[in-house]
Amino acid sequence: MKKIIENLIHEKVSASSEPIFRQALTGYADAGDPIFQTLKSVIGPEHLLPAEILPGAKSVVAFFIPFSKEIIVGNREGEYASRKWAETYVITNKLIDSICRDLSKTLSPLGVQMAWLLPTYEFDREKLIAQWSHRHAAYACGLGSFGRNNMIITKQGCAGRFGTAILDTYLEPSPRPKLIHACNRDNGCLYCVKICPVQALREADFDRHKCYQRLLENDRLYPDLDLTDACGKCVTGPCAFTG
Ligand code: B12
Ligand code: SF4
Ligand code: SF4
Repeated sequence: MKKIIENLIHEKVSASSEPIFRQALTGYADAGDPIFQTLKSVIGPEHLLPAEILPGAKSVVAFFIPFSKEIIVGNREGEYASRKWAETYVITNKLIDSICRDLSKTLSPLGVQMAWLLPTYEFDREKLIAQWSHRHAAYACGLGSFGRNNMIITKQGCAGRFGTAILDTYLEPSPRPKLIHACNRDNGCLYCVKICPVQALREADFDRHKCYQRLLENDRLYPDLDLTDACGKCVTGPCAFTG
């Protein structure tokens, strides 16, 4: 079953018309793992348990689609998101949704039910918090640990996007590493803090509303593209990609 899932993700990511991605990562968690209950107290009581999304949930699958080095390096310069970053943001959101649809279609004839949430947009516009956090699910699935830039830093770095799916079949959980990159909320090189063009990401805290205002400004720069509420300067540092 894991092979079917991983092959499908790999094929869909490599089929992308331009080489804008690196190799995807996949991780698994037991849907009954107490960490999901813990997230209700860390994020808020409205954060859903896997079984509240799919009754009978047994596993959570998280996958990470890392951006190419060219896309990352090209977004370092300037105050605003590069056009390539904005385009890749739109393409990746569509790709994640398409992967989930195809996975569901592939698993259904095998008797496996699957539910998923969109990679973004399903969040409260006042609080800027979602009912299902892909980052936290990715952490639970062993894909990485939180960096100072708030992102999950994986073996492939942190510049990329996550998708998650919930299945009603049991899959062996992945081990959960403590720290993948030598950075956590209390240390690190501070590149991400220094590069933030609006000081939303600071040493001591993060102003999510200030960040969102900048993302919306970037959207206005590219009116010919779908919604590009993106920026990502803080995910272009030494933890952006590995190798
Ligand atoms: C709302 C939202 C935003 C908001 C708020 C951002 C935020 N930090 O939460 C805004 C619009 C500002 C935003 C901005 C960005 N976003 Co955004 N966003 C989301 C969304 C829709 C929900 C996030 C959410 O609800 N978070 C919940 C809150 C409560 O998280 P938090 O407070 O930051 O979490 C902290 C605590 O939980 C803490 N913690 C404390 N105790 C404990 C204990 C345990 C056990 C754990 C696990 C954690 C923990 O650690 C966390 C990190 O500091 C997700 C998609 C999704 N549905 O998941 C994407 C998502 C988080 N965004 C993403 C990205 C890439 C961005 C941007 C770079 C924009 C861009 N694409 O160019 C910026 C980065 C800003 C930043 N440095 O944080 C990616 C992250 C990828 C990654 N590598 O981790 C996501 C996952 C989208 C995706 N599908 O990949 N985003
Ligand atoms: S840029 Fe530096 S401080 Fe910021 S998350 Fe990456 S390694 Fe950590
Ligand atoms: S995405 Fe937000 S936190 Fe990161 S650099 Fe841009 S404005 Fe700052």
